[in-house]
Amino acid sequence: MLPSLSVNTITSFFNAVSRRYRRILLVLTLVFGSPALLADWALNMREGITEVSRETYSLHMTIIWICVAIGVVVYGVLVYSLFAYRKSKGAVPAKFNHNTTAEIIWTFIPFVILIAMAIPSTRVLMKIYDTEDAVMDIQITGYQWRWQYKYLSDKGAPVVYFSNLATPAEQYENFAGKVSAEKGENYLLEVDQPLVIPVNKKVRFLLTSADVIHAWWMPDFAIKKDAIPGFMNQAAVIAEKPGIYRGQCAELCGRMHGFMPIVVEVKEQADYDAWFAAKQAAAQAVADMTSKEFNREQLVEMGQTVYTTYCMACHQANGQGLPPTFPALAGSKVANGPIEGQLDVVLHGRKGTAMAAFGTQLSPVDIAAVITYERNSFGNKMGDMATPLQVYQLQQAK
Ligand code: HEC
Ligand SMILES: [Cu+2]
Repeated sequence: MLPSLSVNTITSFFNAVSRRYRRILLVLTLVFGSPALLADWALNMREGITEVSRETYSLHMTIIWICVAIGVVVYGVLVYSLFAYRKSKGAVPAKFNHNTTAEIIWTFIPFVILIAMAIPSTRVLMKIYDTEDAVMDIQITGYQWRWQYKYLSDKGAPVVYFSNLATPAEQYENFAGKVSAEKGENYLLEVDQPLVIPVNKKVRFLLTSADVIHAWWMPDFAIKKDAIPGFMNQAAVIAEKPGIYRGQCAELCGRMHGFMPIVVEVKEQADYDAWFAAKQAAAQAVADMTSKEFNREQLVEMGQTVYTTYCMACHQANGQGLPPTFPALAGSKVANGPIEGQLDVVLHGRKGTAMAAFGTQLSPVDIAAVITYERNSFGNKMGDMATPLQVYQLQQAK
């Protein structure tokens, strides 16, 4: 690490070196560092865990060494000429201004180099773009600021869920003079529900967005693809090693752009099958729950969790919002008015504002719960509740 080299050591070392070479030495140190420094620096790309990612890496290394060789030759000739033909040695410049042979050579050599680079590049690019013959498809939709994963399969209950940032707010909310909690190991790179895929199977991702442009970036798969509203982009992966892999949204997509990490868990086929079956059962349970009866206390309790995950970023934990941009729900006319008005805002959002239409994002139970919570918290005392069935019917009516 950098700080382990104390400034004093460096200064006294430089003072000992004669003035003449000091600058050269400084530049060399900045450019190359010491081996100890380099060992701690991960400047290069990762090799990743797929054939495509390894080939991308080795293509990158091939090209970089070609560039290094060109750099050494060109700057070598330059520096040699500056030195060998300097004025103090009595060098006299040549007077010619055209040389066909030189021009043909310096056009032909770069041409050959470019062709030599294009051949391996095209080979790797074709592999990157090959999304044919996948055994399964997952639709990935970017939202401000979370990812939705939808397993496209026609058997059983649909598996579709959101993957939200799991780092507790205390770790990053340190802007308003609040004391921040210690940052965890996977700070801003952890989610509540990762994307899960089986090992050694070709999985195709279909990428799109529900609001602005996001980008799904998973360095270990060598995938970085834009998720664009109204478009469907494709990428594919054959992950070769079970494990947990972390990435991020790589497009500046708004205020909480740095808060939409990506976590993929690669599982052995049997573990994956068990996970998927459990997910389907849970989806079925949610569907069943819509017709179940809840009392107000149960809804308020469930609603608090939904609120913390989906609403708190703007309306704040205490319901005071951040006026004027994000209105307070405490004492709000909507949360203390007719329940139909609040159902309308939460289901359909408010066009042209940051208030999104949660009707397409949350289950009827979650929406009924969060609305009930808002009407009976932060000092609001409406004493009423929304039912999942009511929400479900409104969602269907749309
Ligand atoms: C990205 C920021 C953001 C998030 C997240 C958010 N809201 Fe809002 N919300 C707003 C904004 C902005 C408005 C005001 C819109 C306007 O100007 O009419 C608003 C308005 C509201 C209102 C109407 C308040 C009033 O008095 O006009 C309700 C109710 C509401 N939101 C509920 C929710 C619920 C429930 C959630 C979570 C499921 C949520 N909001 C998540 C930004 C957000
Ligand atoms: Cu994003």
